[in-house]
Amino acid sequence: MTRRRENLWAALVGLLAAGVTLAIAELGALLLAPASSPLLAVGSLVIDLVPAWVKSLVISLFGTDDKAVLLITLAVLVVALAAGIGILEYRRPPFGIAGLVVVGGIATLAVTTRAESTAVWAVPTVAGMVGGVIVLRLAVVALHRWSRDAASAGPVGTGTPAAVSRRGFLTLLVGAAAASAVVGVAARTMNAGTTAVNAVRMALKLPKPAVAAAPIPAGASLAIDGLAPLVTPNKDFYRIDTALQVPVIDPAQWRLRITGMVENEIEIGFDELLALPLVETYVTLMCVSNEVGGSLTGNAKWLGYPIRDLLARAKPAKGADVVLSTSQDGFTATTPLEVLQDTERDSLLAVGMNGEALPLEHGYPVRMVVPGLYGYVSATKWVVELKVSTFAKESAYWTDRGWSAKGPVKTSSRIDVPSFGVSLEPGPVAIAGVAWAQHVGIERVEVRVDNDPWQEATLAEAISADTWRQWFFEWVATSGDHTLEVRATDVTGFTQTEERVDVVPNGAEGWHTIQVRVG
Ligand SMILES: Nc1nc2c(c(=O)[nH]1)N[C@H]1C(S)=C(S)[C@@H](COP(=O)(O)O)O[C@H]1N2
Ligand SMILES: [Mo]
Repeated sequence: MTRRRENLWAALVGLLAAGVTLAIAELGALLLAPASSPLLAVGSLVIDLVPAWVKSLVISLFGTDDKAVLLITLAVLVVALAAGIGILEYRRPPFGIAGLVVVGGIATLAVTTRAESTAVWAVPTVAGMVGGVIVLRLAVVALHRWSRDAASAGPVGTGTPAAVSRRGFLTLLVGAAAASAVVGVAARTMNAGTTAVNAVRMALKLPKPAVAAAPIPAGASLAIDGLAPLVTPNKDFYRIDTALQVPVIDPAQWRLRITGMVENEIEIGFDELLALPLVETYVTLMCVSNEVGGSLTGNAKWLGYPIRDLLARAKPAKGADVVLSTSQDGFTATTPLEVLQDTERDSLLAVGMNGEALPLEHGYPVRMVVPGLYGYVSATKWVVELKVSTFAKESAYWTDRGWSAKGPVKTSSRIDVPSFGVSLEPGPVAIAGVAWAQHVGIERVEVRVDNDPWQEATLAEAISADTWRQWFFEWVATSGDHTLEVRATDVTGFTQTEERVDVVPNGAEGWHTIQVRVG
């Protein structure tokens, strides 16, 4: 093989390594965070770094094609770099690998210095780089073998060492190229969709509510370290769903249909929904899979349109007793019709969460929120259809899998402080947590230390019966090991019982109990 032919193949190997790097990175970005794509980040970094005069020159020369020019320039640069890296690794190992690591390192920096980025955003680029280095090394070794076998004199034919090693090299090259092209293009396309919808979401201005939530009472939030904040920030809000890939819905395309046993079938778009008088309310959402002491719950301020008002327009027929809601990705839930029609309960088609549009993973653009019911029978995210029907006829995603058809939230309580593993000193110690009985209201919380009598905790003010309530108890701790327990009583007079009940089929029961060591 001539030196030029070898260089050409080595350059191709470099391109392949770059392709593999980008494909893995795009796939990682798709799974972790779309904006962590190195292509996107490096492109944006270049736009930020290019001096203003170059920018205006490019714009005056190419007009609105300026982005295309940037992308083509970047592509040419990447191809040249990649080819160089391939040849370097072939001629002067390990300088090719070093080159790839330097370029990957710069891309990682570009990704992690983007606004909003977190440390995990580095993962797709670094994983891509590792994949690229492996393929680069393997392919260079295969190319050397082919070149060596071709040089050693011998018979010509299909079974010769030269032919075998040539086939090995080409198989590796073509196989890896095809795989990374398929994975890379698919992942990039899906990422681009998410990025576009994210941009629409960021630009969305939610309307002011017709009925605003009352201000949170001053005494509702206890300033105790380690206690769950009264309102859960969106980024910390628990997420439970069956979606491997978060559905990405362009609100301009979103429609909600109300169908089934109704006099008038209704269809409504996102802008129409936003134009209706919206209600704002605090509701604590709860997952039925939350274990005693668990964290699958969160409290947020929701903005949305009362579902009962839409149902009133559709006019459900006599005999109907359920609403089967369906999400864009096929999840379903059955909610009692009377709960959704209850004029005393703010069941919402929510568009806002804590003052911003719903995050994509919490149901953007529209989800249901129903105070007092577990999420699996009420809180359908990415909702697209409400079918009025009967419990006799319909079943839903989780009810098909052994969970109860009805899922009212069970009165319960949790100890947040002292948190697990914290060392305590003898003397006054705050025991604190949250208690909830959504749509019913908490009446009393009691704490028990070891097997002493139950003692009443101090309740913080309530936002409303639809939200959890913070509580605390000042305990004078003595040296040694202790057991702390909590139980809540709701407004109906019901007190939590001790016996542990599993989450299946309709929610956990039992007192949250923790062990602490003092001194
Ligand atoms: N489309 C869809 N909506 C869904 C689910 C789902 O799997 N798919 N899970 C439900 C369950 S079980 C719960 S507890 C809540 C959780 O809502 P969150 O992820 O916003 O906290 O969403 C509900 N809505
Ligand atoms: Mo859930």
